[in-house]
Amino acid sequence: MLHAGSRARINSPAPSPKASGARTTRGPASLTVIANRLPVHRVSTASGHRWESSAGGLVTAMAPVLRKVKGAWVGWAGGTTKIRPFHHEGVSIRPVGVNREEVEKFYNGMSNRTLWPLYHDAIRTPDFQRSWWEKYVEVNQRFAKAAAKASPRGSLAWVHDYHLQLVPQMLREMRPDLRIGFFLHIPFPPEELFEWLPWRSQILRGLLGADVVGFQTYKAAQNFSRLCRSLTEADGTDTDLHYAGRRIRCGSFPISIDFDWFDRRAKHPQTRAKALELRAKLGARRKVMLSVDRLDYTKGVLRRLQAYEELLEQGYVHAEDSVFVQIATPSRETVSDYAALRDEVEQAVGRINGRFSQPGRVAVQYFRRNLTRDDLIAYYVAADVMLVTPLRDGMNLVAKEYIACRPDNDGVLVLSEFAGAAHELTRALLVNPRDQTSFVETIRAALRMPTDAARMRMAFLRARVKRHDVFNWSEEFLAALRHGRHEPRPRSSHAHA
Ligand code: GDG
Repeated sequence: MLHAGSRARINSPAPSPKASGARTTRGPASLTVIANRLPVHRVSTASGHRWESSAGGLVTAMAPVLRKVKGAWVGWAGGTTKIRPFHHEGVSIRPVGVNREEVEKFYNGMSNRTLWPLYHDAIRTPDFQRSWWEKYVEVNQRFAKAAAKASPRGSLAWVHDYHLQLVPQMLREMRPDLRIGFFLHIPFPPEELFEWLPWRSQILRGLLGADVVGFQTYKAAQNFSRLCRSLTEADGTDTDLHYAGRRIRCGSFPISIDFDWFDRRAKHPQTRAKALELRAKLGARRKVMLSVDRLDYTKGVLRRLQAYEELLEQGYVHAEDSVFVQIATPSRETVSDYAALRDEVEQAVGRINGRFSQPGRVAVQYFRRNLTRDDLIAYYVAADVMLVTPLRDGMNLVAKEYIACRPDNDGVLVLSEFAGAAHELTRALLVNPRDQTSFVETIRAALRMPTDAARMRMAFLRARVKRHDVFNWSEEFLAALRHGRHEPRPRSSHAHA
């Protein structure tokens, strides 16, 4: 969720009433968030520039807590110019400088060409380069120093994501008085893959510097604990490790969204009007299928297009009566795997449209751009079927956003088994996106699902996401960090919707 470029232009949603209340603000300790990106981005104006809040679950969840405790956010502003600390909407912003060579080696290299593919089932072959690792260590050290400087005595520090896995240990060495948490937004791989990493024990020791290490799924937490027990001196259980005389809690803390905010936006008359207008343009009587992804090879865009092509080939759908809308947000375009993926996707869209479109009726509507948040919500409201079919995904917030945007309990979600969200959203139509036969069948089933059955499923899904929203997520993590306790959620206990 902290990737450059994916949501940079979006204005932050106004938090729902829950966000400003007591739900997230128990306890006296101040908090420092340490994440690759800052929660703000620079916008040019006639007289220079101003800072605006960035959108995204993490910012929405953390901003009210940070304002209340007068906390700080340590992160990178995205460019290579030096920026001095400043305050934004009650939060102390502590920019960390990253130079051009570090962007290349720490960010594009080690983070996005080694760790990202390795942690996503090695869908693309990870590249291991010593010079990238060296910069990763240096930049992590800089983040740790900035966090040490920003954190009051005895306060909480919450480190986020795969870019900063060494920070917990580095920060502990500088500031043993802090309680340190770490949350990984992406999957944590099984032993067979993690062991490829030349710096595997350094990464594990880095994470073991935290008091609480949180993951999206119980399986990821288990992978981590088992690896710690086999590759470091840590011992203990899947949820409770002992290392260097300390106790470390591991567990699953599935991230979520501000459900009430999406629900309200989806019901708003302006959104309804916009969605109707979209439906009229797409063809009022056509079935609308929708996907929304960063253009990333983990998201399974090509497999999905192939499944749709087969539906058209078999005559199960026709361009006259249905349309597939693929919104693909540009992402990491300077990394070659991403440029290659874009070419492949665009060729596939061209091929399918060449074969199956009809005059005035395009089979696949493809948008490679960032939509405004309001436009995105109008698409969620307009879509009869949502296809969220990554090959591997930490959680996938798009699936939860679609659910929150269906206040009438209509609409069908087709969801990959390999998204973290599948552990919670078991009333979606779950699919293995590599099994094309069942993929095609599942889309057909979604298109033909009787209204009552669809409503029943959607009501369950909505109840689940409403109950476990993003405020609930941050509250649970911070409670575990403050009090050193976390009731682990085994798969079965959070599998019911
Ligand atoms: C990582 C993990 C985990 C997308 N296109 C537009 C747009 N978006 C917004 C969506 C959603 C977000 O971007 C994408 O979040 P995801 O969770 O689906 O995926 P990643 O970016 O890969 O996030 C993932 C997440 O971190 C959180 O922990 O769930 O597994 O990979 O919020 O709405 N927003 C706008 N225009 C677009 O065109 N406005």
